[in-house]
Order: sequence, then C-alpha cells, then structure tokens
Amino acid sequence: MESIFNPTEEMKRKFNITDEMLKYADNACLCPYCFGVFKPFTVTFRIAPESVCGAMRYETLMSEEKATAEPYRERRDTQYEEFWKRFPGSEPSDEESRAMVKRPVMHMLLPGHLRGQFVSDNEGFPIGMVDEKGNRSDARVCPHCHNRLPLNFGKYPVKYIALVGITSSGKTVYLSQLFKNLYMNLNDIGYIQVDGIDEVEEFCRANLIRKGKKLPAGNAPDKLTLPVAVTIQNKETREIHTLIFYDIAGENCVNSEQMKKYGPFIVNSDGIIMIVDPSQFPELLDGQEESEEEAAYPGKVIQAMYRAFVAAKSIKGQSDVPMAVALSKSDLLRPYFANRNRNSNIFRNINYKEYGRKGFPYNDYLNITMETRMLLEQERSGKAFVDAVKNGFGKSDFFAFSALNVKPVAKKEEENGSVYYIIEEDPEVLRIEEPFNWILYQLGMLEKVDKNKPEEALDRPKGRGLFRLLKNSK
Ligand SMILES: Nc1nc2c(ncn2[C@@H]2O[C@H](COP(=O)(O)OP(=O)(O)OP(=O)(O)O)[C@@H](O)[C@H]2O)c(=O)[nH]1
Ligand SMILES: [Mg+2]
Ligand SMILES: [Zn+2]
Repeated sequence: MESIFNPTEEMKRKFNITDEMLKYADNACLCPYCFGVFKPFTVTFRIAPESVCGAMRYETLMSEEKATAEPYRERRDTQYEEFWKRFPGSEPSDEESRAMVKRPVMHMLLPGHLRGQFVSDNEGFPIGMVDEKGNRSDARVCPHCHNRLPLNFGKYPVKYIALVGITSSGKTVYLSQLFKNLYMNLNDIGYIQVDGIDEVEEFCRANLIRKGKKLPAGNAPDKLTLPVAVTIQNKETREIHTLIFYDIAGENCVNSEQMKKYGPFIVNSDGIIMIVDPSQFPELLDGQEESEEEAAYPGKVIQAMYRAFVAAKSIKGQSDVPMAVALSKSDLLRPYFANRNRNSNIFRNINYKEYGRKGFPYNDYLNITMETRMLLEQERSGKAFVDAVKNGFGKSDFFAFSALNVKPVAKKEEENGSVYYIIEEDPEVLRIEEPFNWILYQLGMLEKVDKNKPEEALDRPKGRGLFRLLKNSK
C-alpha cells in the first residue's frame, strides 16, 4: 500500500491519480471516532447506493451471477458494529445512516477489494470515487471503524477540542450557544467558516436554547455525542483548519472506568475547555443556590485530566495541552459582585471595535483571566483548584462566561415528575467566545491584538512559517 505515495504511471492511470492530487498524499489523518491513522489515499468508501446488490435480489441470482455480485452485496459491517458496541445507544440511528451502513466498504488500493477511480475536488483533494460499475460515491469512511468522515476531512490540518466538566456544569448549553454565535464571533476575530455549517446547525437544533423551550437534557453517561467538525479560514493568512469538537458527558470526565472509554477523546485533544460550575465553589453564590446534591469537588475533574494527560502519557509533571478553565453561569455571580465590585469585566462582553485590527483581544483576556483567577483564589478550595490546574497544565488560563444570562426555571414533567429546565426570557451570551478564542491563540491560529497599539500586532506564541514570511514581507 505504501507504494501509492509514489505510484507508477500505470497506477496513476488505473486509479486516476493526478500529480495535483499527490500533494495531499502524506496528510496524516486521525479518525475523529477511533483515532486510527490513515491518509487521503488509504481512506475507504462506501459504494454508491446504485451499485449495491440488495439481499433479496442477491438470492434470486444464479450461482455465477452471485460470484460477480458478491462484493457489491448488502451486508453487515462488523468493524462499524464493533466500534459502536462500546457506546451502547449512541450509534447514529437516522434512516440515512442506517441505510448507509449496509453499503459495502471499498478499499480502493488493497488487492482483492473492489476497484475504482479517485475523484478530486477542484484543488486535487480526493473526495470520492467511481466504481467499476461507473457509479460515484462521496461517502468517505475511516478504514478502521468505518464511520463517515466529515466533508474535506484530512485536507487541512485538524485540531481537536474537547469540552470537559462535571454533570450539569453547562457544556452542552455552552457549545450550542457558541455554535449559534460562531459565524459572528469568527468574523470578529478575522475568520470565516468555510465548512460544517450543516453540522453546527444540526447540533443547535438537537440542543435548542430558546425562550419557553426545554433546555437540553443532560448527556447520558454511556452516550458518545457525535463529534462536530467545523472548517474555518483565517482571512488574513488564508490558512484553513478543521476543528473537531467533543461534548463529553460529565460522568465520563470523573469516573475512572468511563475514562478508559472516553479517555481517547480527551487525550488526543489539542485544546481543552474545562467548564467549572459556580456551584462547585458555593461561597461564590452567596448562599442563593439551593442545590439538592452536593456538587462534585472541583479538583475531581482536574485530577482525572491529570491522570489522562500527564500520567497516561508519562510526561514528567506537566502537560502542555492548552486548557481554558471556564467558570460557567456567570449570571449567577451577580449577587456576589453586587456586594463587592460593581464594575466587573465578567458581565461585559468584549468590544471588538476597541481593537484596531482583528485577532485575539489581548487586553480583555488579561483582565478577565486575572479577575477570574482572583475570584477563584479567594477561598482555600478555589486556591487549591487553581494550584492543581497550574501544576498539571503549564498552558492554562481562567475565564468566566454565561451562555444564557438568565436563570433557568425548574419544572416537573406531569407524567413522571422528572425535572427539566426552561428559560422564560430570551437568552443572551456573555463572553462565551473567549475560551475558544484563547485556544485558537494558543494553537498559533490567532495573533494577539492590543487595544493601545492598533497598528502593530504583537507576536503569536507559535508563529507559523508562512505567517512569519507574510509578516516580514510587509
Ligand atoms: N444560570 C445559568 N444556568 C445555566 C447556564 N448554562 C446552563 N445552565 C443550567 O445548567 C443546566 C445544565 O447544563 P448542560 O449544558 O446541560 O450541562 P452539561 O455540562 O452538558 O451536563 P451533562 O450533559 O450532564 O454532562 C442547564 O439545564 C441549565 O439549567 C447559564 O449560562 N446560566
Ligand atoms: Mg451535556
Ligand atoms: Zn475510525
């Protein structure tokens, strides 16, 4: 299979591999589901629906015809089933996905498998194939777990971002609101979304945040929420990245048995947004929150993260994966501040107009990170938490946001008495984009900008070669 990266003229003809396509040949791809490694030419495809020989039709065929039809025969996909067996009830169950799974998987270049020719997009990236019956399929699947890959997956560098935090800390509400506002936020920082708009819409639809509607129910601990892929472009440097977001159920962030299963989604992350609930620091709520259960000790998640990153990867002492520690539900902190500092930045959104150019709003970040950290450090438990974060994660910082800016009201389901929450006013967001912007900044995808120096942008932490070249040539 290796030879394909240096294919003979005959192979190029046979598989329709153009020289233009070969520039993508060495892009390393890490499956967003199973984290198996592959490359754009070793990816597999589900054959086109028109090529599939249905089970009933197959039975009617003569034996010689059966031999020819066999590779195209509808079948069970054991590799796919094996993957989803680990996450009961999480398998995509819509009709389209169920039908798709029956279509045989085609390893284009492996001997003994179906053959076809690659089809590329207008830049030469192989996005599909045409089989020997002449039918085209764009359904690219991971060669290891056979899950459908996001559009263009592997064409651009991929960054994985996991959301972690205890149950009910606000991860799903956060992600839904972040996505809803993504388009505008990206514009504020000089980016544009080029792919994944449907995926983002689907997540927002499935986790609807609207006045008078039920807020999303908590994620079931055993469920794997499907990763959401978003492709974004920096308008200045033209660099494109695919981001993969994971919304991990709270229980799976603290329970060590579950961590074995969900650990890979965390360990393979390039950035972590760790959401902490103010109820984990009761002193911040000035006694207003009448929580029925004791919130998990805040150090519990950080301990689990430490085990996942530092201990599992045998790094001595510290992980350098950027971790944005974000205090959620900041609207609940209003009473606390009303008695102390009325002028906190926590309740003010970033004013991007104050910055002469687009990038990572650095002054805002300095203020908020200092304020949040001081807030947490006021009590001994918060101080211990901040120290634990800093001890395990060299690149970590503190943020505060509200994804609703209204207090949800608890209601009881008439039939079974189970509790759900609704909001009775239109939701607003407060600084939700900041932890996300900070991750982009840490990953070298965003340059910091200063309020006072609009002309001159400061250096990014990890300046990319291309970016430096562009800057120096100005
Ligand atoms: N006051 C306030 N409450 C919020 C906010 N965001 C979420 N909540 C409340 O917190 C609850 C839990 O939020 P989720 O986003 O479902 O929590 P989660 O972290 O995804 O929880 P699991 O899926 O169980 O891990 C919501 O139902 C709301 O009642 C906020 O910004 N302000
Ligand atoms: Mg959730
Ligand atoms: Zn896979």
